[in-house]
Amino acid sequence: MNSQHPELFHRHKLNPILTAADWPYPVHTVFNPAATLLPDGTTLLLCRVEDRRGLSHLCAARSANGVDDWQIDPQPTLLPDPERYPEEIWGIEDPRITYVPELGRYAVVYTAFTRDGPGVALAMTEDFRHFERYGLIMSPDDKDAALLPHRIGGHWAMIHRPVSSARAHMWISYSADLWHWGSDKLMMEARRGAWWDANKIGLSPPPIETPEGWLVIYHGVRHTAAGSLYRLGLALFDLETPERCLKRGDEWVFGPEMPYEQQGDVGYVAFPCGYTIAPDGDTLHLYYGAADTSIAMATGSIQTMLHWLDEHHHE
Ligand code: BMA
Repeated sequence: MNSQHPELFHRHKLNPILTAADWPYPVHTVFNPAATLLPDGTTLLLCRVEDRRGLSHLCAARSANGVDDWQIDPQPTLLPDPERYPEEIWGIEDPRITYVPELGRYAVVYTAFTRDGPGVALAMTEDFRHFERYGLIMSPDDKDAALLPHRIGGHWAMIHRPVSSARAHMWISYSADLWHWGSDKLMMEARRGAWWDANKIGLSPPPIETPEGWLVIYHGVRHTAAGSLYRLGLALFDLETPERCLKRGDEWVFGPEMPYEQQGDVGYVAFPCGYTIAPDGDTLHLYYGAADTSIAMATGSIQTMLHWLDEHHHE
């Protein structure tokens, strides 16, 4: 970003913090990790790992400081299970973790790569070792989904990104039991034309609950003659009616600038699926896939993001 723009995120100097070379078993690439803080303060990343067939699975990495000294599961943590869940035939990808206090468990919402494209799948876990799989909960073409941490008006709420007629917007759906989803509402539309977030947007990490509303970091995909550019923007949604957008920033706030973000299997991609919040309640550690090849981290401030939205919002 040029010097007239305030930097909302600061990349860690050790980036990329995890690569395939760190893995205890042979893998091709590691990227797009979900993140959460365990009760003892350990950072857990649930990483998308692509093997040398091209298929992805999920693998947990744990670190006391969230930056280095990662303890990576010696075997895949969650493998596709196409015998019982045929929708996972081509792998499982891009998880998002939400801790659900009412259930005392973490919801892991991930992409199942079906023969008909990506769909949304759910698994619940207490410890990231044993998982209760729900299988596919939203049919293809749908992805970029995360559960809200508590019920809204008595119902669970899931943000997701179905694709229809070449444009892709963010939607929210509701459920009484986490299995059956409906009452779909359009949450935020991709813009059109030359905009950085024209035609295709999606939730990045799960929304951040703040007293002012749900703070959403979303990605916009700009198609150019050279390929796609994945960048991040900010928006704020009403706490009680999360499909109601209160503010939306016009400019992107983070994009691929560093060599590890611009070069890799899919260059010009910065794709976060998770964050942790430091004990100060404000400092956000954003974990993202860089160029579909490695994992990087950037730090931001929730208050600064809310302030930026106050000054830059569009609605
Ligand atoms: C998106 C997702 C991400 C990926 C990105 C860039 O559609 O599939 O998993 O990081 O494309 O390839």
